[in-house]
Amino acid sequence: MQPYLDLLDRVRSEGVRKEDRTGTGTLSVFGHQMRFDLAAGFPALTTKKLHLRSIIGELLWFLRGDTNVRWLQERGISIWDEWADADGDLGPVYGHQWRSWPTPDGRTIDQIARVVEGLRTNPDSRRHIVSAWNVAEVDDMALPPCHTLFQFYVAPATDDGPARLSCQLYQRSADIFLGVPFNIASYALLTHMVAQVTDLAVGDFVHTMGDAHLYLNHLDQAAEQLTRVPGALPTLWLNPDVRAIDAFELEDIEVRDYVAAPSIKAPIAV
Ligand code: THF
Repeated sequence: MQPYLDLLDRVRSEGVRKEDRTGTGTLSVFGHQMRFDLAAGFPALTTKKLHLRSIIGELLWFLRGDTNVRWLQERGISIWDEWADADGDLGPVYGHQWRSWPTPDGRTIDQIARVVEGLRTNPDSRRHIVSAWNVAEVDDMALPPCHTLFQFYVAPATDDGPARLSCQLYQRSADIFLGVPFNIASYALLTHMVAQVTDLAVGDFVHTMGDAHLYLNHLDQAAEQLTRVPGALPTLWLNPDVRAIDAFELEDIEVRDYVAAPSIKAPIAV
């Protein structure tokens, strides 16, 4: 997880003081990229314990096309509560755009199904893209998507190994201390799940960020984390019987041998 610690370090030393929508204040850089080789282990942060159940549950909730926090709450996951209205609704956020992007002529597009099908039938395509940034609907969302667009890429099989699936995310706004460790693990998991249902091995997760910021009320926590030495990465187990992206349940996903330093509490900026 050295790329993550390097990012923390960079923003602490090079970040500029910048005000933000939440009124908290940040240290911020514009433009940063990290790369994780998914075959080298599952990129869950080891210098602070992550609540992996929240991360796995959130991803399954996106894939359900769900945009109401009730399903999360029923599973003890509260990370979206701050933004929901009295009925638990968030507006047309990730799940809606991923699974039922509305077209001008009244149809909907299931971007996830299309991308899985495209990877199976035309792996060399340069159009394996899912966008959550629906310009026409951004104003109706409780929060415009932070992880705005991702692309898959298949590196063909060689004499040295099988075809590998990589994923690159463009994240317009990255809360380095609280959100980014969740986002890395979430997209790494998604890449593994898509690879399993398309019969591909895993390649890299490339994480590209726009405004990468450390909130001013996370500085002590970031400093504490940088005193810690990263440990061995855990591994991911997916139930091999699951062959469709919609068929994964919580029990089909396990992060094994996750040994991490104690969690570090930090307030979320709303
Ligand atoms: N808003 C802000 N300010 N930062 C974000 O990272 C963020 N998100 C999502 C939407 N808005 C955001 C929400 N994701 C936690 C982690 C991720 C979240 C929201 C909250 C959080 O509080 N994590 C704690 C406890 C986790 C738990 O109890 O499960 C932690 O210590 O990690 C980025 O997509």
